[in-house]
Amino acid sequence: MEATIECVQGNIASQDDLDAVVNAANARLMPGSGVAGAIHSAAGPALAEECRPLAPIRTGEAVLTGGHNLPNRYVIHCLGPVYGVDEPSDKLLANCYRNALALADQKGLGSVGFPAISTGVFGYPAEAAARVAVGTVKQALPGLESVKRVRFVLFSEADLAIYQSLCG
Ligand code: AR6
Repeated sequence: MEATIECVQGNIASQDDLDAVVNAANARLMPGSGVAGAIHSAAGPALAEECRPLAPIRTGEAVLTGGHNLPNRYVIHCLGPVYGVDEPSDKLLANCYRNALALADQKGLGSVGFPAISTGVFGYPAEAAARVAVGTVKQALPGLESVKRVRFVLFSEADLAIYQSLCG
């Protein structure tokens, strides 16, 4: 089966038809603002409990937990680079997408949703981050066994337009 890439505008914590969603985490894997806030508040406090022994994680690393009260079976937590601080930022951001997909594939998952990692609090410019995200996913997908559907979930209409132009 051919793998597909979808782009939607929405909330990463409300994607009820995906096996896993990716969290734009902090190193301590604790609740934060933005994506991490939305995921932890939808999942409930048991997610932070499960995360505690897995922290801290390194920039570009991905770790997997259960989804708890989220509609998804799993959450894959990635620590993106802080733009202008963690270098080389493009390689570190690509590692997030590659490592998250590799974890999903090892678990035999079919579908994964990604937010625009690093483009909020961490300050990565939206278009440059989108090029890394879409390029890395397009490169990785053909080599995966089980992951057949990747969805980019963008908060703003402007971000959705960037991803649509790169995915089309
Ligand atoms: N669903 C989808 N996208 C969202 C959502 C949502 N519910 N909320 C925000 N975005 P950010 P980062 C967009 O800041 O830059 C946290 O506090 C947002 O508009 O969540 O990797 C953590 O604890 C932006 O485009 O992640 C870390 O400390 C993108 O998602 C730090 O912030 C990412 O924004 C991580 O910063």
